[in-house]
Amino acid sequence: MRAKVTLITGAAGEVGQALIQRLSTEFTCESPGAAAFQRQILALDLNPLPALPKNVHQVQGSILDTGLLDRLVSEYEIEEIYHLAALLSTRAEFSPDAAHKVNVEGTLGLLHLAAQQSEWRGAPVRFIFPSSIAVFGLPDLKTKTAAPRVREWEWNYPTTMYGCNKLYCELLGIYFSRHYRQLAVDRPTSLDFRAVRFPGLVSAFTVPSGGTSDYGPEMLHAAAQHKPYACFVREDVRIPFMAMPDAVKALIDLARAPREALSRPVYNVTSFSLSAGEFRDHVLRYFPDAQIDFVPDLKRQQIVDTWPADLDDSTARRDWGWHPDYDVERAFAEYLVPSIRQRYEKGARGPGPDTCA
Ligand code: AKB
Repeated sequence: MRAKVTLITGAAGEVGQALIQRLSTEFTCESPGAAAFQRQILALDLNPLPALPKNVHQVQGSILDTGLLDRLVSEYEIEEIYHLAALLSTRAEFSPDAAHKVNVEGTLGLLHLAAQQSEWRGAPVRFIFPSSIAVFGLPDLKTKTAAPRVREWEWNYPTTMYGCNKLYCELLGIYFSRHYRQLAVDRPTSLDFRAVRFPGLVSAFTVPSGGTSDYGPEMLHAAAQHKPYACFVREDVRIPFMAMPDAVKALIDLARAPREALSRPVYNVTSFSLSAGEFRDHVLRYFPDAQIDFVPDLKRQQIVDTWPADLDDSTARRDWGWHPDYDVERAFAEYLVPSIRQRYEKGARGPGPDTCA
């Protein structure tokens, strides 16, 4: 008998670590509601996880390694996939071919795997995909200002390799769940694809790498370590952000929403929108000695200039009850600042409880 598992790719990344922490806490908790969702976690990443909870089985390797994926399918019954592995937007601009390989070919391989598993089980595998504000592309600042809260179907004209990859993979996920092999075989559903488009994420326990929204978390983590920080975008640039516990909550809540409640496969989710200058002001309230300058990098600036200032997430709110637990005040006062202070005072490096609400 193969063990039933939830597969998490990119498990050692920022979102992966936080998600694993939350799911493994549920695994050991007694709450009756959680029991229905408890299963072993198969954590796949090129890098080792900094901490390994007891219901997590770690596999070090690449999502592009088809031999490895075949082996996993022969050993485990994969019921659910959180496919988090990706090269983020700035890194993808430096290595577009590598980004396409990981972000698109990697996703395609996992969609095939999920479709096969669904067929074998006779029930759709849930495929949860974190997409991004990078799928949007506003042509200029005037348009960005005139379109303050962008809806899912608006401005889907990404300007980065990462944004193109995410948008195309959303479409591939929809294709696999609605149309895959429909011409050949009369089969209603192959897999159950669900995606959220995240804004910039901010964790108290990990620092992102390779993203273009990274200036927010970098500013805060630098201030907590008494290091000067040169912000790589202009002070006036505005994008939406979200605290990491809310990102994890969005993934899990979407995964657990009843199928019939979902009116779309891809949802915007957001929490608060800040200009880089306002982000700096929040940091200064808690770290008044922080040295934060603005030294824009033209390429990275151009990327955030095309991203929306805010997202309209009313459909997620209506369909599956989405709401962030952390607005900007609560995010800084109750999650980011206390946890970051504790982290650097203790000199800790591993992830902490990124699951508190
Ligand atoms: C990035 O900056 O690339 C990511 C994202 C907004 O998806 N954080």
